[in-house]
Amino acid sequence: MAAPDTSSRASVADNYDAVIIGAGAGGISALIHLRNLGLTCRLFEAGEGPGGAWYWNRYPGARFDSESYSYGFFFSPDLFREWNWSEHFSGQPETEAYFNYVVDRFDLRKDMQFATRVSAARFIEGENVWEVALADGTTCRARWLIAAVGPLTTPQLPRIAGIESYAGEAYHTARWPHHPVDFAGKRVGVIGTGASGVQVIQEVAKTARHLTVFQRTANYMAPLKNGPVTPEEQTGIQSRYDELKARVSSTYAWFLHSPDPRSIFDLSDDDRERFFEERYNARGMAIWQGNFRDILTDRAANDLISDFIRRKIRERVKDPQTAEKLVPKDHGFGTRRVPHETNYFEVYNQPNVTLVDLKATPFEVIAPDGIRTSEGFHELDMLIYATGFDAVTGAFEAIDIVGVDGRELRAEWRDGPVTYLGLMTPGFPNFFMSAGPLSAQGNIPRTCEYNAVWVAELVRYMNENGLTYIEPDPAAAEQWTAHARDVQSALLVDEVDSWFTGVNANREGRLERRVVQYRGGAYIYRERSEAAIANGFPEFIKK
Ligand code: NA7
Repeated sequence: MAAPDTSSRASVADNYDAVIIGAGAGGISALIHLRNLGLTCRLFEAGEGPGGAWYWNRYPGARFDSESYSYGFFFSPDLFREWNWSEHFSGQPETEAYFNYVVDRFDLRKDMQFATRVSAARFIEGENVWEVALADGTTCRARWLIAAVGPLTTPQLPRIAGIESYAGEAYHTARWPHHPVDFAGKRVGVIGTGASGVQVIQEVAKTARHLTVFQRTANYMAPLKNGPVTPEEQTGIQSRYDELKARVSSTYAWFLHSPDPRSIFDLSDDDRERFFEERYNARGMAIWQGNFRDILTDRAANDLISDFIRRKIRERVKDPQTAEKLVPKDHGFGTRRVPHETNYFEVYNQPNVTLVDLKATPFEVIAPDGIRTSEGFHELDMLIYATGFDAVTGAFEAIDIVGVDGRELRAEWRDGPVTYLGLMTPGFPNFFMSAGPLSAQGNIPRTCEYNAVWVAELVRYMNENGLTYIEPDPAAAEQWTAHARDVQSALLVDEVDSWFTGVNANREGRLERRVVQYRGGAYIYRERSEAAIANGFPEFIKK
């Protein structure tokens, strides 16, 4: 038997200018921009290939709900013009292929090490470097550490008694196996009706003998309106690189859609209804991100759109009792993530599908052959957990990150993250986050790409000035965090439990709402980020 190839493994002697954690959109962006500066980089990725979320979330039905050409990279006009997205909202296999294409196209693989989990990182004071420990026991060192670990990457299982006793097939949507999973002839249970649950439910319902959906919170949803990109559309999209780049760089949340500047009350009832109808039937997030600006701040405005969506659900679901379970009543439209669907509500008109309302009949126990709720026992051959993530902070906190004076990141963020633009946090010099807590929310790869440029500019500044240590001034980080808090407190989202507000009932100590994302608009975020670059990073401690 040949000896295992360990040539690409890091050893204790390895030193790099930069270590990057994660091969999703953030890690790839960071690697490209830092390599362009001439830095030696090493990227570690736990998965066996690139793609991040699009490597792990390979469940049937997984696809974008932001337009494919607004999600892919913008750093290279050539790349933008040569890649043909086959659908307006690409499915996971094509997206994973795209990430592999990008990695090969820019010869990134030689600096990437897959199947390698980073377990810890410690800042060595005096030397101003990070020592990075891998799960296989080896370590390496780098001046700069970039955690591009993703805001939605640490899967969460529900805390239900007996969960470990389940003996049937069981999968989490974010840890879906590489082998085909067959639902035909099986009694399948799906827990969770967020963006992932909705997509997998639509697929399972097609072939399962019986599908039981366990829903805790009813969500507002809107049709995705996916379709193939025609050759004419393809040419049009690829020729509009500059325009599309400018557009995603100017909207509130980096999407192609942006709010209508009018108030919802400027329109007559009939005109408003027509507007809603048009947006409901438009592609992607039009009705959410492209609605009136006041639906997210004004309860009366929000009631109007919430009622519209509720009517749609009641129209589409035949059984009135099932429809009532699917109609959200405890929050307003757009205050939680709006899943985008394709015939999702019609699934509940099928005879092979049952909806369990967990608010009325909660889980009692999971047994080897199914689940007991307070209303009875559901026998299941397969259980799918679409129960989401330890969102936004979870993947950062999963690594033992220790900064100056032995400060632990996890402990520092116990009462909520404190960051400077989601990019850096006090006490952790030379440590950067991609799409970190309190960065501008929205179309995640846009934040990632933008963050990578910022980090590269900072590193360039440090090198040009012969500096080796930088961390944000605690007052500046506190100011940004307070600003993010102020912005959120003016939004209806602040009154609602979800991962948007950092609530995670599956993790101890995460029942209180907190501020984990910046909701003041990507344009303000960009202004602040660019001012830091232009002014020579004044709000930082530098040595
Ligand atoms: P989400 O949006 O966090 O959805 C998770 C779903 O799982 C949601 O319906 C939860 O209900 C449900 N859930 C979680 N824990 C439980 C327990 N213990 N019991 C019952 N139901 C539970 O995750 P997704 O993966 O769908 O999407 C995350 C993001 O990734 C998405 O926004 C995309 O941008 C990509 P709840 O609503 O908490 O009552």
